[in-house]
Amino acid sequence: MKKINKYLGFLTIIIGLGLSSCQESEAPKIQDLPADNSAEQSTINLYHKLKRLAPNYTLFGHQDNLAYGIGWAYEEGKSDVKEVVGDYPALYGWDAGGIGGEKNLDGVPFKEMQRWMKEVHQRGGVNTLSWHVYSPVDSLSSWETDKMVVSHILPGGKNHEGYLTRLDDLASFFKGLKLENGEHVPVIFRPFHENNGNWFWWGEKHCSTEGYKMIFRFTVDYFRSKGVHNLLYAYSPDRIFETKDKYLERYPGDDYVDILGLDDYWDFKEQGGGINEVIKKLEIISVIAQEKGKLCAFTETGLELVSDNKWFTEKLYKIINTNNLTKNIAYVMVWRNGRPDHYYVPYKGHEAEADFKAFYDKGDILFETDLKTISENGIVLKALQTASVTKN
Ligand code: BMA
Repeated sequence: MKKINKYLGFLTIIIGLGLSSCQESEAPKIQDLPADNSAEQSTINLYHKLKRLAPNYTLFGHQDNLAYGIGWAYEEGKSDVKEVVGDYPALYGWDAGGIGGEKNLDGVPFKEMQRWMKEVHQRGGVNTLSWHVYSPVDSLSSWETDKMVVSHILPGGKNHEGYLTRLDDLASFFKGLKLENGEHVPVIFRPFHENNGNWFWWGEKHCSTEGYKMIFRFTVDYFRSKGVHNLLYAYSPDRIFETKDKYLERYPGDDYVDILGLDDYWDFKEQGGGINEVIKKLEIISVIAQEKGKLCAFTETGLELVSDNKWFTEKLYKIINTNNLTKNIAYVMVWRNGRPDHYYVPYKGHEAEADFKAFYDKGDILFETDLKTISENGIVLKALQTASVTKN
């Protein structure tokens, strides 16, 4: 019975997508354009692609996937995800912490990062960049929380110039993502994340609500003034909110954000709230995204060491598939496979390997190859195959 329902579900999706694709051939509505009204076409295309896929599919992403994994580093083409499922993720996370230097905070050379980002884009994948900004007050790290950094780097502050240098470095990085047609690789840029925690210098206790909004807006406006128009912007508080209003307390505004995000590791821990809390938070961001005509995403999550062998199918997949609100998330990204005591994707030989493969096989979870099989009316081949397999 369940199987038939699933098949009928897919048919409904197919018919639904068929209809909506007719509507999509009309001129896009205002809210179907990115917040940057000078966004390059490549960026508009990415936005439209995600909008079209989001109601029925979820892209799977992994931080630093091409750079290193468990037991290896900087081996061209290698990926822990690919080793296990035979395919790359659909979305790749990177981090700009340390920009201005040669390597980022986790040792990834910025030149290589740019090259990978171009390759990913050319293969049909999606790139997102977070920014563990080193404090411009002392150049130490993002975790310097004792100096009220934000007030010092806003215009008029004693470290403003230092912040501008960082922004100029990052602007050149974005401009360096130039494609042969003169456009740039579109990037989902996710600055000042987890703003409601207190572990980063832009966290709730370390700057005022207004200060946070000002630095976010200043950053976006600065890039725009420098001609950087290949960015979609994500706002991604941590799970510490219970209501829409609390989530939006530090929201910089619709002109500055394209994607409403959620970072949540905590609720998967023993001390955490469990999957119902994750579902609740995703529902909140999904409602806001719908009201604002924007995207929503599970911007960072994971279970360290993948210590539950069924986490991908029994927790993550179930959460995403709870209802139409949770299904609406455009992508989910798990964190990096950094060290043997710090990783979020099972590697070859790991006990959760089979479960991750089962997650990969889900018709509505997209990996890189799936992005090449989107039909005219927005259906991904794997979904059709899964539907017919299920039917038999
Ligand atoms: C944290 C950890 C750190 C890393 C930082 C930035 O979650 O993975 O080891 O330096 O993210 O990527």
